[in-house]
Amino acid sequence: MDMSAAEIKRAASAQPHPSSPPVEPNGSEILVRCLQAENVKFLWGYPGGAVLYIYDALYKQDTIEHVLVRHEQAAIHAADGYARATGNVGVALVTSGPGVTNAVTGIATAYMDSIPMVIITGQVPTAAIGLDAFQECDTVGITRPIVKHNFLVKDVRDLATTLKKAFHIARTGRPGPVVVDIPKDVSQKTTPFHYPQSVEMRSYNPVRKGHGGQIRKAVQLLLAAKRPYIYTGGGVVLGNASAELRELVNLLGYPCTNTLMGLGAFPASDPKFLGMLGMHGTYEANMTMQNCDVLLAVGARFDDRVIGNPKHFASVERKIVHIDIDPSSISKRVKVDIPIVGDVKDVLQELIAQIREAQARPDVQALSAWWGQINEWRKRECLSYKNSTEVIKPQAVVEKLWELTKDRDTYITSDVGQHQMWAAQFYRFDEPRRWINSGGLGTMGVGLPYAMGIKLAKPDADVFCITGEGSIQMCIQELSTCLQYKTPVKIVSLNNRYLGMVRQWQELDYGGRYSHSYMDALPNFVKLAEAYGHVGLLVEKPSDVEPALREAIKLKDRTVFLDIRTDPTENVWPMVQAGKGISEMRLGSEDL
Ligand SMILES: Cc1cc2nc3c(=O)[nH]c(=O)nc-3n(C[C@H](O)[C@H](O)[C@H](O)COP(=O)(O)OP(=O)(O)OC[C@H]3O[C@@H](n4cnc5c(N)ncnc54)[C@H](O)[C@@H]3O)c2cc1C
Ligand SMILES: Cc1ncc(C[n+]2csc(CCOP(=O)(O)OP(=O)(O)O)c2C)c(N)n1
Ligand SMILES: [Mg+2]
Repeated sequence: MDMSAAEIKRAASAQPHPSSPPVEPNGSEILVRCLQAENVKFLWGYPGGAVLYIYDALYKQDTIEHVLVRHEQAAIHAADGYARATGNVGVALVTSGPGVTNAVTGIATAYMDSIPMVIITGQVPTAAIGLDAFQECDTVGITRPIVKHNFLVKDVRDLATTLKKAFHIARTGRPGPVVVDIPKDVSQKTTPFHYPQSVEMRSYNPVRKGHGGQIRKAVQLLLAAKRPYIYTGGGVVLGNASAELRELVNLLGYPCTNTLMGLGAFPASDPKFLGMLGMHGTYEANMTMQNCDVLLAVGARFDDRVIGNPKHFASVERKIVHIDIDPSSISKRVKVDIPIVGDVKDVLQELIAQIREAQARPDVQALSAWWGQINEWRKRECLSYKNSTEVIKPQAVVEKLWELTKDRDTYITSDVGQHQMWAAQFYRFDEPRRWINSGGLGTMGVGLPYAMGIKLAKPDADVFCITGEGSIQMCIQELSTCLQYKTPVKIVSLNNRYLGMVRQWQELDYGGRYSHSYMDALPNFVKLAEAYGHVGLLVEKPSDVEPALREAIKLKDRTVFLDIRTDPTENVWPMVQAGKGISEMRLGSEDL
């Protein structure tokens, strides 16, 4: 009689007879036990020769759900998306050689945005390393510049401690991806299992508490400010300090902005929020940045997309306080006056306590004049756009999506391009970890795997991927994974038939020479979605946008691909062009 897959699995995992001598686990079983000890529930991966013992060990357990992706890049992105949405360490598994090289883009993406991950890579047997063995590559060498740390485990007796270290490094301090490279013989050899409770690393001791004296100086400066500004970034999300940030801003009544990576850490619906700042930030957010006299930077790294031309930024006198857990982020691009190295949650708590105890209070008159100026800047209504009944405006799609989903349990992922900026500008995030995108590396292709990773962990939530017809094709094969693992996501493709962000730069900076930015011969996305077993909907008229979005939401258990034909000529405004200062914005094509 044929056995079912479940029966085979049960037989394979059957415990040895109680009287038989205890069997030492092999490296692969040790890996699984370590992942279990770390409470890992999901693992995204792709098998191959070097990891077959590991896959065998996965077969014999049932606490970790492994998701077989269709390309290793997507395994890393899915685990990364899961980590961004949950705050847990994301875990992925790939084989040696091409498995690793396919994973590189995903690892670099997580590294640039400081995402906690552990990536297990298979390696050729230790004796074959360096001999140009089949599917060998120097994983530690290739990934060194794009990981927080990496390890090559040469002895199975070191495996458990190495994994403990990997998880510890990934999630503490400034988070980041850690690669653990496991040669095939190490995954096969046996040794007694012991998972350490804690690990000590002499050279790795991230600081959590900020320096009390520095915090005191910061409090004095903040309370004496006439034109204060609170500039916050991804560090607030990563450090789970959104509640503390809200408390601080409410206590002081100062204006607040978020970077692209910090959206949701402070509620977009709060009147003290000036919108995102930077290259595609609001007029008021950027003007406030340029004209403030005291700037409190919290978990933000003065990225070039935020400060624009550094010379222009430095041309204005302002005092800067910078809270960051990574000392190397401080005074890296902009010289700061009061550095505070520490965890944003701890430091903000201390800062709030000291402000409450201080005698001084914010200068009410100065603050009211400052808000008066900010409200003048606001009157420019820099995000307004001309809606149309003829052609679908991408901004209107995002606004409608926000209206329909704002009171639901919703996650929004995006890819990279114009659609990403419209999503950031027009979807108003009130909570952290709801906006999931690639900021630092700007990786096209992340949107669908991010959505798929999140949906697995948050099965009751609606997960939307706002994408473009260019980006979605970079990991479109994952539609197949969505079907197999029942992770129904909603793809909102703003299809402008252009690599729109490239086209926009070519229009503005390259004399309208649209060199290879037009996408011809696009697939029929509706049929493509159907071929993968999903629902596809073509949306060509503005009046069809809302019904299509409603239909997608209604089809709770289906992956729905909305191919929305948007205005191909639309640009993202405001824009700080390359080389310009952040207050030298173009607000629209009439500024040309
Ligand atoms: C097409 C495109 C356009 C873009 N346009 C814009 C734009 O207009 N505006 C914009 O803002 N960005 C934009 N970006 C994103 C930009 O490239 C950067 O990714 C982003 O600005 C960096 O955000 P951040 O400063 O918050 O840093 P993050 O990369 O989020 O870094 C977080 C910082 O916080 C620190 N940190 C981490 N954890 C903690 C903790 N627990 N405690 C204290 N500190 C901590 C880290 O050390 C780091 O310095 C764009 C990206 C793309 C792809
Ligand atoms: C992997 C990768 N390759 C190239 C780029 C450069 N790039 C940034 S945006 C963009 C166009 C994106 O086109 P699409 O997905 O259609 O989005 P749109 O800008 O049209 O909304 C390109 C090519 C990138 N960010 N990532
Ligand atoms: Mg496009």
